[in-house]
Amino acid sequence: MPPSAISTDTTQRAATLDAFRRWGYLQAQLDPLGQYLQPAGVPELDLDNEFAAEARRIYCGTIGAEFMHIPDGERRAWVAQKLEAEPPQPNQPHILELLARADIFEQVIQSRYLGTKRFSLEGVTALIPFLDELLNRAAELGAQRSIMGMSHRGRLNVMVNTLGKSPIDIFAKFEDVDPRSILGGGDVKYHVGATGDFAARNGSTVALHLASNPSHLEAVDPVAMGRARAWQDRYGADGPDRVLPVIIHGDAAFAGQGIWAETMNLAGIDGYSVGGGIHIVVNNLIGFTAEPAESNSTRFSTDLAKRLAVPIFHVNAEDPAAVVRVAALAAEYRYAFRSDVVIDLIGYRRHGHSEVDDPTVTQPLRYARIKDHPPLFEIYAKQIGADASALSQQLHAEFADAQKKAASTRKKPVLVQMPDYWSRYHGGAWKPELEVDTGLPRERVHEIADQLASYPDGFHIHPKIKKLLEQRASMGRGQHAFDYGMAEAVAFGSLLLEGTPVRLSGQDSQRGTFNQRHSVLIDIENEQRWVPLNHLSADQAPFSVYNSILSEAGVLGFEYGYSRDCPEGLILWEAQFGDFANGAQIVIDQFIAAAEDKWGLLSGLVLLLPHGYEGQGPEHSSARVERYLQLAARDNIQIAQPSSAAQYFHLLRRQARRAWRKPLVVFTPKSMLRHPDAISPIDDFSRPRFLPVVPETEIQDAQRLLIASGKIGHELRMERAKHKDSRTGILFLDQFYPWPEAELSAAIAAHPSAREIVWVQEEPANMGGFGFVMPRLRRIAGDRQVLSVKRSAAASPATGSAKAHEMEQKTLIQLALGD
Ligand SMILES: Cc1ncc(C[n+]2csc(CCOP(=O)(O)OP(=O)(O)O)c2C)c(N)n1
Repeated sequence: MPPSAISTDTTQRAATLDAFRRWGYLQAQLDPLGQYLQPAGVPELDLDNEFAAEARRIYCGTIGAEFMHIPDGERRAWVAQKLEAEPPQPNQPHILELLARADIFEQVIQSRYLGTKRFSLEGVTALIPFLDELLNRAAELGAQRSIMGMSHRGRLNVMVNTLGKSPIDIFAKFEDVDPRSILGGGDVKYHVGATGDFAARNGSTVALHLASNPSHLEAVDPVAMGRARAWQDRYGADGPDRVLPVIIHGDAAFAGQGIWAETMNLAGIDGYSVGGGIHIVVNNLIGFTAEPAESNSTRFSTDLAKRLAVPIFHVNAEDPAAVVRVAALAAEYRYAFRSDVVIDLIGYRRHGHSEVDDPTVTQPLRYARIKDHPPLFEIYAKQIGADASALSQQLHAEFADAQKKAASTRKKPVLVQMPDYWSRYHGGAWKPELEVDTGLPRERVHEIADQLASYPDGFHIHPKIKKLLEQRASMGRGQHAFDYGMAEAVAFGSLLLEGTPVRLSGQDSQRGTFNQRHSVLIDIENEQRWVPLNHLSADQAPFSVYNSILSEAGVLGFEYGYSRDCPEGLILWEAQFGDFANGAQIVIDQFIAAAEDKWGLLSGLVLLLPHGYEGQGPEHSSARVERYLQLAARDNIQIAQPSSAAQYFHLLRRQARRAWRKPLVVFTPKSMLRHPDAISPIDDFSRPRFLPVVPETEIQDAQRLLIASGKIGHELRMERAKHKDSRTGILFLDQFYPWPEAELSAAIAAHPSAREIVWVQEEPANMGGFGFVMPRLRRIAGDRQVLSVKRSAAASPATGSAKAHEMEQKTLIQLALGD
């Protein structure tokens, strides 16, 4: 062949392959039932040359790969080379057995527990061989552990056929053997978590953790990622190799919910990366009763993931060899590039949404077809020319036997083995014996403060920060009272020196929204960074502070997850303003408040929520104290508003030093950060403990007692001083929950002449502590009168006018002080 013909051929081949690499997925055969995803018209693929057939076979078969949007040419070439290579020989008998196990497990439940919800995997049972190959390949590449998140669909199947849980334990859940032990708590069987061991073909074991999951679809995504990151940090530098995060999504949920997108945007960010996660969409082309066109605006439920530089592999779930090939490829890509990978595993749903629903009402034609469609293991057996009848009989007998055993057992199934590092911690009810001292000797405070104020020679410090550090050093010498910023830094520093890792993340948290933290110093000539809290001592624990992406749900979920696997650390999430936390309400309701009750799972996560009425309008005033108080029951969370810098210091140290692990919600100050009435003398850091109630000590035997929490209490004290009022006592309620009944009773009893107790709050009557505090105050007030001062009930938390705010605030204070 003359050289010019070769080069023409080469060019034509390259152009053909390029077109199919780009657009081939639009003509791939992806829907096993052939109803959806018909080949799209793509003029670029209307090629009639000798290379097109080969390119079509590769790119328009049962795998549709989207990867040409990835800017990095090396990655694109990697995927192309893998797909264009000869496919590996699959282990057919192994795949057949896995498929049969997956299908027959569901069939046995269907026959024994007819009418019970289980969210069958049938129609996408290829997930089981997919996970098997993924974990096997990952094990060969270094995985020792996998943190998995998934919702209802196929969860029980994954527990048995991937995590290796005994089917007896799963069937026992259907038998509901021990209802009394979980009255008022617990969760349904398709939400609970499980741990297990995966025996990989290379002889190693991969420990599996299937995270407990609420009904709220996709909410578990960041939690699983945070857990994976905590494990990776525990392992050190090779953590990302050793821990593989895997998240299994539903197609309608993936198209509709935003939290996975927040989570995937964390993937490449320093404080949150996990070396790549595997995202599998178990795509049955239906969401409850909604068809694809009702769930996503575009062709694929995965289309929104394409904004990221990650490959997306669509694969027809009825070609198990292709499914297993994609699984290996996904693991390899993740390990080669430390990148997320999305797999869209496309099948169908054999039954209704749950087995209680009749899908023939909403999708009669589709379900008429499904009725006659054989299970995948039978299709595969035919494909490979095997006879599966003996295997089928054996598995039916095996599962039926397990079901019989479950029906006769009274033993409560235990699905989770907690990691050893939880053995030192516990949850349950609060008791006074749980408390530990948190004070530090004056010299220790002094030492830490000095270190916090220092930076290397030659570091070009910003003049404002230089001044701040000088002020902090003088606070440490006891020459000035401590503000909150300094109190927090000393609390962190002391914990780090005691061996407690500290991790703080939130929007602009390194500097602090209110210019209060400055935990990272920045050289003004070269922008190099210096973190004083990481230079306290050679054997201190690590301090990590991250400016998070502008997300609440994703980031709070991540930090919650992190706290689940780092009980020894102080893990904090900070909202920019407290009310923004409502963007993460699902994480708060479903994990933070309820996880112990539902799943017996603990967390010591701290939420820092700036709160206070300062005339900045409806949106920046309230952290919605009332919402957390409504969630409080059975000692599930702690809710506090420290009234001084020292109280904040003791509260943070208490959270880390006790063995009691409970989420802590802290309403933090804004204008009060440096307020003269809220700063603390150095001696307050040496007193033993946090005070849930700060008693009135300046005034003896007051005639009236005001009880307040946070900023308004200081304003009342300032105004009282102006009036030289010596009749009115002011108590601070620094801890709302657990309700400090004994401390509050004692603080009130110290003023026997006070006939009137007045709860004062800035918030409107339908918000703040009012609804929670008043009945409890009445319970302990005896024959004293209990009154309240607050803004009138309102639909919006605060006025938009700074002047109106001032007028309201003045009236509130006058009313409270009885002027
Ligand atoms: C946030 C949220 N909204 C609504 C629901 C109710 N719901 C449960 S499953 C489901 C359909 C899910 O469809 P898909 O994601 O495709 O998963 P599939 O059940 O088909 O596997 C809906 C709407 C829910 N659990 N969570």
